[in-house]
Amino acid sequence: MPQEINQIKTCAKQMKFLAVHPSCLMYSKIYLRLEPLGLELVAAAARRAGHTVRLIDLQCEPHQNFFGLVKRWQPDVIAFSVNYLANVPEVIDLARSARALLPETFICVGGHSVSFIPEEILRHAVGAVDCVLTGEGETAIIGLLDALSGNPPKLKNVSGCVTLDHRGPPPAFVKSLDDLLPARDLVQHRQKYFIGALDPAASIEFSRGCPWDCVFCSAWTFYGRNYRVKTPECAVEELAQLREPGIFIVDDVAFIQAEHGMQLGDAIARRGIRKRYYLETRGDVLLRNKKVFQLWKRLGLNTMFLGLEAIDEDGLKRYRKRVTLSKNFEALEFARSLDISVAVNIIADPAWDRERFKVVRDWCLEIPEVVNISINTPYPGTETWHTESRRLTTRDYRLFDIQHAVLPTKLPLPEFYKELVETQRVLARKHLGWAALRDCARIVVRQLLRGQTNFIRMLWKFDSVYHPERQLADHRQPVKYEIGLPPPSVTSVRRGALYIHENRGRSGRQIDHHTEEFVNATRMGMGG
Ligand code: B12
Ligand code: SF4
Repeated sequence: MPQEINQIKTCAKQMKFLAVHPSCLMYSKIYLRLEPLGLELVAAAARRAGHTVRLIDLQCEPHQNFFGLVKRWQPDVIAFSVNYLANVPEVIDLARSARALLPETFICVGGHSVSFIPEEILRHAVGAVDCVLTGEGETAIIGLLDALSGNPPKLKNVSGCVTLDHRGPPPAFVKSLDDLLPARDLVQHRQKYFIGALDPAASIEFSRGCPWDCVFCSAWTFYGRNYRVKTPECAVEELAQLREPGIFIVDDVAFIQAEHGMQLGDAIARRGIRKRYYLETRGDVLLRNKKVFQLWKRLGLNTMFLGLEAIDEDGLKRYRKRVTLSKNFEALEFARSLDISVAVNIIADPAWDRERFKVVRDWCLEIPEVVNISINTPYPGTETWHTESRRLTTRDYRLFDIQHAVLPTKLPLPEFYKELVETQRVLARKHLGWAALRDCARIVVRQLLRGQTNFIRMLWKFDSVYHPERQLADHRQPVKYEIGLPPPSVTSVRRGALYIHENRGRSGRQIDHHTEEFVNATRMGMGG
């Protein structure tokens, strides 16, 4: 970006900082809309550093509100959050329009997905994005705002900062998760956040990172296989401040360690906090820590998301989920015995044929759980990105949302989508529409009395979002920004090269010895 832009911005010590979250993806148009927790944390860090901060969430507001705010308020810094690749084109266009309106405003982008492709983002933006901040945002943003207040600004020393002509020092971790408190007060439409029947719902983080290493996932590469936890005291203090009755726990794998889960639960019980919770975990963790989940059921655990990924042993091996099928089914049985609603995820491979879809459809209809089907999609930052030998059939970022096929399909593409959407429709019918309304009538009435309509609207939205023709049409849209080609396919990957945060080895994982052994026994990685 032109040097003089930085110079002008340096005059203001206390800056006007605008944090922006992009619009909903296809998935969140129906099943959920969640508060932008990561961006709230970044905003909180900027505010603590003495800046005036505003946050706009385009999941809940139209683009024109963003432009109105930019024109009226004239922020010194605009920071976009991009956790999802599919949001890249939208954010690049917003940045370019904002640059045209306010040429002197510093514009940066941060978040999970862009951390793996910072140079690519800068190139697409042709000068409209001044830097990409990779890794955790709390420390990086303070470094950046500090640098912008200096004269001349020294972006080169900012951890995690990437511009077109340099890469700063590697991104740094926050000292302790206990120091973090999201700026939840900055979001304008809290009543719009929900997940399924938890309406309204707030989000909370009890831990960060994942010690496993599944090939299709970038949660572990982003955090360098480190794993940190919040102390139960701090976590409960934060929870007690939340007004929403529903709570989405954002942890990659909830309650990996029994002791942490028990202590948290006991502290919540002592405080007399009563909420309904949604969390994600693994089948083997659920079976290992049964007591924890029993306690959380008593505390209000309502729904659990289990990433089964495959219903055959071969598939599990392919995704390096070293949970056996029988363990996964045992986990489902256990969850049923607790009377917790379970949603499971199955990964559909583009190589699936009609028969395969049918097998999955039949299996899903036999079980009472909600089944979510996502499409096997290689993402930058994952091992699959480097090992997948099939060539991408599209490089449109918008299609990298796990609901579109970006690899060659065995069936003709229209047929593939027909089968996929039919499978999803069959599954959705079990849990949406009149049947769901009948089952949840009491909840819905209570929500309507409070003016909450997200859940009830969700029940009839399926057909307006999922449609084979519409998915096909998405492939025909003109493509403005193309994702960079993956490197030539290899059979094994140097894992160090994938990490955004440095891998600190065993000392970077706040887990006890037995849990570390359990993790090692259930992963198939090669050290690290
Ligand atoms: C919770 C979660 C969800 C939740 C909802 C998330 C939400 N709020 O919308 C659920 C379960 C519903 C979900 C769904 C999906 N998810 Co998800 N999800 C996550 C998960 C596990 C944690 C995200 C989170 O909230 N973390 C906690 C907060 C505090 O961290 P954070 O948001 O990352 O923010 C930090 C940094 O990223 C950074 N940062 C963020 N914004 C900014 C901005 C600036 C300016 C700066 C400087 C820094 C910065 O600083 C923050 C603080 O340290 C991540 C994996 C992971 N560990 O990141 C996957 C992940 C982000 N999801 C992923 C995917 C693919 C999906 C789906 C598309 C999958 C599907 N089944 O269809 C859907 C789409 C959801 C949607 N929004 O429409 C992928 C993203 C892949 C990609 N490259 O695009 C991830 C990485 C998991 C994976 N498989 O690898 N997801
Ligand atoms: S268990 Fe696997 S899929 Fe789940 S967050 Fe960890 S690495 Fe990703």
